[in-house]
Amino acid sequence: MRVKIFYHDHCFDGACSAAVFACFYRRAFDAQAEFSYAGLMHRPGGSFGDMRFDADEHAILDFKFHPSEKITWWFDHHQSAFLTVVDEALFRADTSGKKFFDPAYKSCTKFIADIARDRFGVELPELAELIHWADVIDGAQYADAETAVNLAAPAMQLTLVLEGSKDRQLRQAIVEALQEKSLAEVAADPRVQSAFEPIRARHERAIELFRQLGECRDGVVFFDLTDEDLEGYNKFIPYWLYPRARYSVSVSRGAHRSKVSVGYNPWSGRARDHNIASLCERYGGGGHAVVGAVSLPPEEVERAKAIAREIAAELRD
Ligand SMILES: [Mn+2]
Repeated sequence: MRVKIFYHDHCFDGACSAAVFACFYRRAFDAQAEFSYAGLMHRPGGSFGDMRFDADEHAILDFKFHPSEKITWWFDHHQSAFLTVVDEALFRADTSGKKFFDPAYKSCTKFIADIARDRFGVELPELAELIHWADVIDGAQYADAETAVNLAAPAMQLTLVLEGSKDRQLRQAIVEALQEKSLAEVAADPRVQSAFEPIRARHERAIELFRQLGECRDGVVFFDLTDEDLEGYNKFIPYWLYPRARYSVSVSRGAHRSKVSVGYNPWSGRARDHNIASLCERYGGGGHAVVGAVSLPPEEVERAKAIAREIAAELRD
């Protein structure tokens, strides 16, 4: 049997979903199955891009429902899994017993493993470590700030390489290796390590900057990053460096916007007394109760700084 797996590309959970599904399929249906892999990315308008159905079975994992009858397997856990009400109706009417959706799952990887065990009687104990880490990382369920920031764990290194590497062959080689090797063995591969090295360097530079620029008092740590060239950094760095800060507020300037970022430190040991989304909405921003942002045009950086200072003052004890 030739099986083609379409999976969420540039995503640790997507790669682990593909690995778990392949092992499950081999065990349950065809030990000699030949697998091919194709990554999917979200595109404007919800297009799936070019999908070639050139195998006997086609699976979509950790990605939106696709109405084609060529798709014989589907697993997803994203809230927004259906592009249209017609797609959702097609899924609800499906009687194949091979299409599964549960937005309560933190990771699609664990969802597939649980279905394999509960519906098909297939246990995959050799993948327990992989399943555990996919659930931690996709659900941002880190035990503490140290775990979220420290890149020593092989799963964290693989996540950053999968998210950041433009080398499609490398990303697919990781999907195959995850089926046979431990996370530590996969991460130690020289190709993975050479892709990881510049990412590690950027991360360490960001930590150093946050250490230099943080102004921490009365339960709030404040960062003015507007003079720094720092696109994309680990959002947990402030909580790791300033564990007693209940909130973090930063202001930054990118090519397309000036931005105020506000977050609650879940490891501060203190209750959250403010709704951050509501606070940001006052300035035209938004978000969730625990994290939010205000975006302004790039030239309004002085106003962004003033807003950030106002928000920080309001959040102080
Ligand atoms: Mn996922």
